[in-house]
Amino acid sequence: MSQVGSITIEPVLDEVECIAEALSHFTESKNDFEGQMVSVLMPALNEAECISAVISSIPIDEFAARGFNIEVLVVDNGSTDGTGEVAGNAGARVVTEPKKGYGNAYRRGFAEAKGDIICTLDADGTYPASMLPDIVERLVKGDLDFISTNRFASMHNEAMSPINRLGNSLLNFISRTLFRLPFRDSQSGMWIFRKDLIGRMDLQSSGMSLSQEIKIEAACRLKARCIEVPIYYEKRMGLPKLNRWRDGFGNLFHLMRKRFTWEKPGKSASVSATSQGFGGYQQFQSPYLSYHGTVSVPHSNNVILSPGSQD
Ligand SMILES: Nc1nc2c(ncn2[C@@H]2O[C@H](COP(=O)(O)OP(=O)(O)OP(=O)(O)O)[C@@H](O)[C@H]2O)c(=O)[nH]1
Ligand SMILES: [Mg+2]
Repeated sequence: MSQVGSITIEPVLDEVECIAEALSHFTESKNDFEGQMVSVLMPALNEAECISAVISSIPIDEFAARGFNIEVLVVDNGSTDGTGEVAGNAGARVVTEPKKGYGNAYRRGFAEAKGDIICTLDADGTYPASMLPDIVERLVKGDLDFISTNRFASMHNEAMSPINRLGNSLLNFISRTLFRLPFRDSQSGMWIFRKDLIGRMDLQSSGMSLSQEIKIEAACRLKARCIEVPIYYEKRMGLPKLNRWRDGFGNLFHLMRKRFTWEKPGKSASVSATSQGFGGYQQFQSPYLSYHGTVSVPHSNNVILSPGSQD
């Protein structure tokens, strides 16, 4: 062991080596994602009050540090309160979709998004934008196609009224029964997926039912490789746009209509080399949540899908 005066230098050299190794890992992981484009897409209807804060909460620097190119895309759905202007001033690219409806806004956004990977959020501060870089990395490294999120893992106690919780449980049960949808939360609006899925999906919904439809298309019809990850669901900023009864029953009828006109899976092309049907679903313990110190989530299982085939 070398000594300079009374100082032992070998441990110092070890430390330097460790730092160099850590830096080389950083460069490697950055190169893994270099050139990949991520679009963070939000539909917005009269969200001027909160959209600037939501855009600021998107960790753009963190994405860039990992080598991703990023765009923030807001679909202004005929707002009358200056939402589009506020979003533009906050750094987003804004497109206007005059046809009202959550589904219409998203379908326009999917067509406009430049990213290889699309991440969706509401424009109301309910979804944890800070988790996006880790989830995107998980999609890429895990060779996954579609990641959905589970709001019921953990939520602010004023984030959802008891009636809406009941409605969500009913829709979860029905989508599981009719389609064997493997997700615990059929209505979550935060998805992270490869854009090339969109061209293979049959998305018809103009309204809120797009949220369940995109999951059914990805997991059940296309049999894309999907997982669901737990998130913390925050209380909304600004006024709700959801109409509890209209949208609740609308989603229920949509599930029935879609099941009635269901194209047998298996007749559809599979999504990618990673697509699999396992016949049942598996769960696995993931270290994923340990990346997020601030989010305390009681259920740490991710669900990896495998829709059974439907008749
Ligand atoms: N409901 C609704 N939302 C729209 C529409 N166009 C855009 N949006 C946006 O879609 C997102 C979802 O609407 P929310 O009102 O947040 O519905 P929700 O998330 O089911 O309900 P909350 O839990 O109260 O937030 C928000 O960012 C809206 O601004 C529309 O025509 N109807
Ligand atoms: Mg919302």
